[in-house]
Amino acid sequence: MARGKLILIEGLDRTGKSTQAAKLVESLSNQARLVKFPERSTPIGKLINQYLKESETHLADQAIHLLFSANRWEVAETIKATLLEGRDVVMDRYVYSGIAYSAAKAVPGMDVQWCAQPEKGLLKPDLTFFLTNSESELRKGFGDERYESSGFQTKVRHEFETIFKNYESQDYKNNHIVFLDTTGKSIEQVHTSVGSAVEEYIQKNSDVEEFMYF
Ligand code: Z5A
Ligand code: MG
Repeated sequence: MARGKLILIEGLDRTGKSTQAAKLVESLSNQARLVKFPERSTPIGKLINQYLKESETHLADQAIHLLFSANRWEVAETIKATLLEGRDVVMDRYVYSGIAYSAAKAVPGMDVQWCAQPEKGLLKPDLTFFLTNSESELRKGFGDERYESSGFQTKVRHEFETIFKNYESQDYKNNHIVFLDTTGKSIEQVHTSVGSAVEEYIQKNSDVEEFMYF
């Protein structure tokens, strides 16, 4: 049986990642599984949730970075097991968010290479979408959690683009990283774009069996 595909929906805040990830899972036929990061229900996820929601919770920038990464390692084995069962896995944020948000803080020593180190060995997505939307800050909920300010989002966007275009340039050129500007597009229109890119990817790469790793 062919392994499932690992599909990632990444992007800036409030750009519709969770909405699109949920719709994509529903539309896939092989009992696809949705995995959201941070996975807030695990012991490490609970700490992360507290850090994001309560501005008085202090953690060193290095410590929270490593917790976000550890949160991915907590579920890494189950993701691989699901793929080996022939089921697709759709992720809502992953390693790229981990690197981009931490690198955007510009803490001495915490450059992209430092941030990427604890992610080494995690499964690499087969296909990644990067959602942007110039009106997303007007959407419900923006500003409720740490990191949700316009100035910081501009820095995060720059880090994402640097990662995709410099460090992952091969995947970017091969269309395995798809930039999607959703400004002015309805949920259904974005879903159609995501769905057709996934279909095309699966058709062209149905025989790819080996896993890729960060
Ligand atoms: N973070 C990190 O630092 N390091 C890491 O390793 C990871 C994450 C994994 C929480 O993430 C924070 O953690 C985040 C990054 C950091 N920091 N910030 N800020 P999160 O993923 O849990 O955040 P969230 O609370 O889910 O927000 P979000 O992901 O930014 O939102 P979204 O998923 O992109 O959007 P949505 O919930 O699907 O949609 C937002 C609203 O817009 C909602 O009312 C929708 O109905 C509406 N919507 C969606 N699409 C459309 C369209 N097309 N038209 C109109 N309205 C729409
Ligand atoms: Mg979300």
